[in-house]
Amino acid sequence: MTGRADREVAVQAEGVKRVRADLACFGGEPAFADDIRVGTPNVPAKERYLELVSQAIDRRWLSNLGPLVQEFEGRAAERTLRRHNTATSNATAALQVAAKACGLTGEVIMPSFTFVATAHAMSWIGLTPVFCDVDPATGTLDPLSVAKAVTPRTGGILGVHIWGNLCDSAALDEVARDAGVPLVYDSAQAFGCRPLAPGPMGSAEVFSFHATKILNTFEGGLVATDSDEVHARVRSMHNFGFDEAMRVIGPGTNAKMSESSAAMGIASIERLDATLATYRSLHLRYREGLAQVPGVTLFEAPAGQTHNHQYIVVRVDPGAAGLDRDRLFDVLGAENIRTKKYFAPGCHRMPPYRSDAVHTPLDLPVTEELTERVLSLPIGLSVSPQDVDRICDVIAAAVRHA
Ligand code: T4K
Repeated sequence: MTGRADREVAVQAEGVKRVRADLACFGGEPAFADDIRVGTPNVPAKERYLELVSQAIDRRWLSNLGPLVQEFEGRAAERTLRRHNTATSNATAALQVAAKACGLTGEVIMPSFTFVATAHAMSWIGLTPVFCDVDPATGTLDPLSVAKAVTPRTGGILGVHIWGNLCDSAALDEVARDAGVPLVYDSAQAFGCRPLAPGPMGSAEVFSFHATKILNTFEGGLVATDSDEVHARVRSMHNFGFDEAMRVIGPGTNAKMSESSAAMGIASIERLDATLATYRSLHLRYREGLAQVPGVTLFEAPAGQTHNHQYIVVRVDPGAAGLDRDRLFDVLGAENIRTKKYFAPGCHRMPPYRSDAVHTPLDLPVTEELTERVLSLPIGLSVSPQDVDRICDVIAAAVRHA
């Protein structure tokens, strides 16, 4: 180990000791001997994945829209409920392809309260993010805030189904129609989340199958749309601009999913119903475990949709809890519970956006509040109900002794 790494480990250990000593409620060993983390990947039965990869190796067809990718797209379609589904290398590339295929131009209105990939994906292809505020209960784009931000320069709206909470699609659809611009959804966190009643869902939406997602393909994504025209453009653009006859018909990039990723996707999607049931029951367990903890409130799934419960998000109100989100983050870290501040800071406070003239002055009070208060707790197939109980006990003790 280098001297610098040694020093970092020593500083971290000292910090942990201090947090535990300050709180004076945790004796002995940390609550978890090994880290329990947000984002630990769900993995399918290894044999099934290896069987599928082995088929790809035997047939010497590893990429370029092979049979496994086609099969995965068919299985994914059963979940997105969209007519056309194109698997991609990741959601960031998929967002760029979708933006181009749907004709987003100029300034694109989106939430600041999202993972930075939403903004970066647009800015990387020359579009300008314009940040709006979100609804305090769901964290999703506030249609009123969007309507106020529309100008003649607006060339698209990008809603984000944050934490799997679906945006108010009917209201956003109306704003987009009034403005005469396309509406696209970043559904990176929303695989398995569908409205119970049919309604407008934008020109296209993009899912992520990153390792940390409820369903993963190591890295991966998907563009889903009901439009034949958008679909034709997505198919071509994600494959160097080729059409089905392998003629280049326009601009394109390489955003194709590989066969090995599709193998992971197929093996995982075969168990998706069981996975969703596990997440649902862990969410309920958190709800029970935190019900009596003052100032720590679990975000609930909005009504009117199915939910994947992929993120367990609490809001920490320092007045009632006696400690703030950052302190709780430290306390949990000292117990080897690795949480994430999803999502802080808001994109408008990150470079390059914070210095961009278009974003100043920005008044995003709900975003400012949420980014200071929310914390994501561990969930996944490697998290047991007893783990959830212990995490809730640590949170309750932290609040009791704060
Ligand atoms: N739009 C939205 C709204 C998104 O949330 C995302 C991605 C995107 C677009 C872009 O999708 P992709 O292009 O990635 O398909 C993670 C993920 O990397 C990112 O995909 C995800 N959102 C975001 C919410 O979470 P970080 O920066 O938090 O990653 P990191 O390295 O801190 O890992 C998160 C946790 O997972 C840690 O506790 C470590 C753990 N982990 C991670 C990996 C990769 C593991 O235990 N094993 C692993 O293999 O972004």
